[in-house]
Amino acid sequence: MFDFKSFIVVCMCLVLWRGAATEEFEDEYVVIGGNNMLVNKRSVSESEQKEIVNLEDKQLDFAENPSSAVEISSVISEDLYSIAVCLWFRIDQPQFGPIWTYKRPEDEFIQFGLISLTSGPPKPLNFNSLLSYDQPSSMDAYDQQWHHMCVNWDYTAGLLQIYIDGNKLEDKTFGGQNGPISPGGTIRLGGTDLTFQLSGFNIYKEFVNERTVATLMTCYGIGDGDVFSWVTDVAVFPDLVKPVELFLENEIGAVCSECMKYEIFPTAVDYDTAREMCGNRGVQFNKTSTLAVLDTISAYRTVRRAILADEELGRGVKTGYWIGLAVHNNSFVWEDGTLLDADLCRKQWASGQPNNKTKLKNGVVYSQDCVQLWKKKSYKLDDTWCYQTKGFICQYPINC
Ligand SMILES: [Ca+2]
Repeated sequence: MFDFKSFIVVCMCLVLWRGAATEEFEDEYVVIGGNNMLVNKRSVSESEQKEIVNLEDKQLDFAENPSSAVEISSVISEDLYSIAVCLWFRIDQPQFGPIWTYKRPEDEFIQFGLISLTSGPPKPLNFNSLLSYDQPSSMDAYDQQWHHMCVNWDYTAGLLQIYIDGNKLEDKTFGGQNGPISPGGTIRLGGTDLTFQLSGFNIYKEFVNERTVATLMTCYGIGDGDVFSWVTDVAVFPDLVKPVELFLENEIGAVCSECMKYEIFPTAVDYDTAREMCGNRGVQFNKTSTLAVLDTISAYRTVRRAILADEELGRGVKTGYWIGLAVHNNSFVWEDGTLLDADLCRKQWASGQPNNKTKLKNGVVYSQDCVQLWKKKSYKLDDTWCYQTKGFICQYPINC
């Protein structure tokens, strides 16, 4: 963990990455002082901390200023024979160079790190060595999407595991020099003229297992590394970091609340189809999934705010989103079979709703038996005709 000497500085890297993995980075920086400086939260006084925001839900943006860098010193305080690093990254165009590195001043090579390749996902750099990869993976890393990545290194066994978006992409032994990662080095994020964004950078003393990886990436968890924690070890002035939106796919928003994950699909379908699609959705995760049961204020608010906060999700639908609430035997019943709590949901109905307006269509009278989050009324509840096509919100349980 950090000692009192730990510090982080924002700096401008004067030397560009020159396009070859064998090249060194020169340690010349201009420190941007004052309000741009990243600091270790533990090294500043309480009064100073008032001006500081936490890094949780924030990204470092090396897209607008690719020569800026963040240096983190004294993170590693003992020899480490195994280590794991997890992070979120977004790279918008093919480019070659290091995303982050760990290097001691006395060493010729960096000890470990992550490098962006011109195709495929980023690859880890091995201990005191260079790339040991030849075949880029088929995954497209330059799709302007956020991806989650975890890398496990074990220098005793010479093992390397790579997870991207929860899938194990590599699990192999590596050759070359083995040995511990030694203290006294500096982690540098960015600073090599690569344009990318990064969030949730955490370092763990032990391997992260498949289940932990899945939890970190499901719901876009930021994580909390025991060697370096994105959430608790540092604080930052807001100039360099920005709010982050970690979505795996363009067309889906997702948000979590109380051990449930809600996925928001703008694809317009009728209620029964939405119900079926949500049911199928969980199969791939081996979970029971349904249309969203927003039967608590916090679940309702979480989902509604997620839609309101994302312009794409608003633009994506004409009228609203189906949720798992429909009329059975003249009562509103959630997908899980519980009755709608009238008191709980009183304020969540749009003004004048539910009004059960009837409509004559092809000689059939339809009443409003299905419930939507109504776009026109800021996604408050409205009963409407089930045959209409709308976006929909699914839910399935997550580990927490
Ligand atoms: Ca209505």
